[in-house]
Amino acid sequence: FGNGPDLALRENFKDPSQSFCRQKSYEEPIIPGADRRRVHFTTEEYERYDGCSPSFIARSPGRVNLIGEHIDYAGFGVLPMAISRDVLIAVSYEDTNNNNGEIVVEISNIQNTRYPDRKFVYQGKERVVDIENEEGVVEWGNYFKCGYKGALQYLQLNRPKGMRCLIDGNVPEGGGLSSSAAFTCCAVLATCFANGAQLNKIQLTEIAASCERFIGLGTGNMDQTASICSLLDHALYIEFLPTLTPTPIKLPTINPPLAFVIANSLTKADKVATAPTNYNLRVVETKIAAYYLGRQLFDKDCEILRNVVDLYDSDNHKKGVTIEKLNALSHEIDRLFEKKQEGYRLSELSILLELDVSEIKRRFIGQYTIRAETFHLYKRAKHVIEESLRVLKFYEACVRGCDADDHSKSEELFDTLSKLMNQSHASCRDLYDCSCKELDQLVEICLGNGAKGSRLTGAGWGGCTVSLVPLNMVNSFIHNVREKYYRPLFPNLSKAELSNVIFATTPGSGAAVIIDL
Ligand code: NG1
Ligand code: MG
Repeated sequence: FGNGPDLALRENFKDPSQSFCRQKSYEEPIIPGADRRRVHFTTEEYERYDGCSPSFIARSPGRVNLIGEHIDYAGFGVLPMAISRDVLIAVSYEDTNNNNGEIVVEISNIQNTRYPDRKFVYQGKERVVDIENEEGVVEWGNYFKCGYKGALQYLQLNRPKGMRCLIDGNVPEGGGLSSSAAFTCCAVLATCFANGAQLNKIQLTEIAASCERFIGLGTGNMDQTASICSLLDHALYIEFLPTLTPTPIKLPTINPPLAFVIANSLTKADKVATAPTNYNLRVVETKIAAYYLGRQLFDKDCEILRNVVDLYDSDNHKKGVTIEKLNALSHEIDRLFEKKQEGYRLSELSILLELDVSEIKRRFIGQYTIRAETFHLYKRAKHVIEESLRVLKFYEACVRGCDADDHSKSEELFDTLSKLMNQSHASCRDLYDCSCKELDQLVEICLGNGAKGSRLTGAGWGGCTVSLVPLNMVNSFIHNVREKYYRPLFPNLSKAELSNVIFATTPGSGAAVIIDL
């Protein structure tokens, strides 16, 4: 499982721990990056829950995005890494599990007071299971159902297994660390494995990437790719087009070594509930901008901004996304939108695009619920293109930094990476309007207390920041941020909670199945 012939990450699977793991003892870490005490605890809890041992545990981690925010759904490369926090699903499976011969799935959560037990019946190859989304309500079971449905629609089995699952997750919810993708990816993996499917990591990612749309988000595929394909001790540079290509990259070893510290603003970003004014609206705005730019510059229809960049290919340019093309497009964006900050009303859009309002709705909004007075084409497109530039520069700096054999350039490299992260935050705040006052304040505090670079990570509107801090300053950094952000704003946090809201992290490994429990 995980070593299919066309495995795109083939080279990286020389390390056997990267194929879904089989390891016998608790003396060794079960999977590099997995917390074996939690694996052990979840196994014991499962025994209490079901009276027998689980057949296996599926694991999929959260991620932190180092740079490249809100550009995955526009088709541009991003640079996240998996973190050690994850979702574990302990599973046992059988042919049927009730007397009527129905195929039943039962899911229970270790935190079952917050997430009550759910049970559902398999509804056949096409429907699999119905998922009801009530606007503004987040139903935890739906994340599992998404993964389950995506996996079974892909596998098209005549008779899938019934499953009993116990779930334990420790990725902060709504924190921009992709708790939702960790959960759906883990559900895909658990369902595929229980049903004996032989898939590689790219296939699993493709299934998982198609899943969150069942809960009504127009999401990109960064999180699922990071959660499934990450490699221990590496960040992951992910390109989505022309095909999904995750490339593990070493972070440069410099002196003093660099560390990434995650700090939760403790403002929760409820992406599903706020999608009509936030996430999905941004997806729509970038699509409208792509359409307009494609028509103006090349007289062609473009769906996403990446399509516009690809049209430069016929123009004597090198293939793919290059710094040169992004710079050129960035200038065109200034020119064509006249740096218009205030956005366009639907009636203005209709004139600009030469399309009826009904056609605009049909083409760009489609199935999404959107609530907006104005559509900000200039700001959103400008952010996407400039952020994509920053990803390329960050990636190149890391590669250069790993190649360099003297450390004399360390400081310069640290500065380059930090500056790109700081610019990314400013752009999220000012152009993409996806920050919030707590995140801005936290970033300020981080920068004032030892971080060289700091930015929101994930969708934004709340959730976490990620800061680049010299390793020898991590302890004092964490101490100071506790004193200046958490203590005054959240005086009631317990000691345990305080250690949970801010922590240093290193690149963890991607999804795996643990079978020898
Ligand atoms: P979060 O909300 O942090 O999980 C979301 C999207 C990503 C990406 C980022 C913004 C999902 C599962 N993930 O991440 O694809 O668009 O926002 O860069 O919706
Ligand atoms: Mg999410």
